[in-house]
Amino acid sequence: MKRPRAGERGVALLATLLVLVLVVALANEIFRLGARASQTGAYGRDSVRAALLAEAGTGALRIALREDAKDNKIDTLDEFWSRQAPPFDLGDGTVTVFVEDEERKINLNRLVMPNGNAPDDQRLAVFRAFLEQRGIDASLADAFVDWLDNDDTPRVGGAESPYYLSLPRPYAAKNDLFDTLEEILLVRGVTPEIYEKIRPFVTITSNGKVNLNTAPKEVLTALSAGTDAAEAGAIDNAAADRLIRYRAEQPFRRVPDIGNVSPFFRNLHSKTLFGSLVDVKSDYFHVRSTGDVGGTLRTIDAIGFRTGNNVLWYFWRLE
Ligand SMILES: [Ca+2]
Ligand SMILES: [Ca+2]
Repeated sequence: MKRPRAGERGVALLATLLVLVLVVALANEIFRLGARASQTGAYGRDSVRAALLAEAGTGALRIALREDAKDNKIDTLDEFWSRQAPPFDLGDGTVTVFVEDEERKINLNRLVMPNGNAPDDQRLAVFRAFLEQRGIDASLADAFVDWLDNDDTPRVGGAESPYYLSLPRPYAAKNDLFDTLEEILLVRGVTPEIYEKIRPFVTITSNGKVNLNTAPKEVLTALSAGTDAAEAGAIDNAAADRLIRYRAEQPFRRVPDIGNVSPFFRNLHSKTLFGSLVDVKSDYFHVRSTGDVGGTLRTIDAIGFRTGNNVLWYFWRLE
């Protein structure tokens, strides 16, 4: 008998959860929305229903993440929360849920130390390496640090308020953390083209440690920078591919497990500061849940913060 893969079990479980959550959501909302929906036209009704479906999707994901936390302490691409599920038919419409952990990405808010006084040199080196590998001038990283750090002294290659105040539509350097990812477009040198290029690989909301079980190759190959890589060498494409093949068979349960991939990774972990940049689990999860009723679409864009077995909505927007 073939044992179903975790992903297949997950899809079935997610479908069940969605129905359960939808029933609860409907029961809670029916009185509040009923009167309003009856007074609006068909578009209004469909829009309300689509928003409810989207909310059911986020509710189902929240339950899935809580169940996952009870089941295990690591997060991988082969768990039911992380599998891209097909759209589910529910009642008069469908709901499509997209989710990814934010710890697979480089956290731009961690380019400075928590007090904002100085750069985090190790993470800065990782971001520089990432930019170079994407064909972007690495000095852009200095403009990010100046935007974030609380002084007004420009770094070499950076920019502070005097530069931004000289623009046709002037504004001051923030000297504080990013509140939205779009905000990085305000940083000197970040063109819309560069924004699109780096957007899939960077975040402003994560625990700051990259999850070795979920990070894409583009992030993995930047990670050996800033760890005194001379002791071990850099994670090149071949090494990253090897790590990705290994984790597909055997997810990392602890960071030192990376030493089992190859002698190179054993050296990297034992002789450098690599271990302080990475982890095997995730805390922040970005979800986009779209309800579709007769072509009327509503999407909830949200970030869930999982703490213990609970998931709190850290960010929530109905589009
Ligand atoms: Ca997990
Ligand atoms: Ca500054």
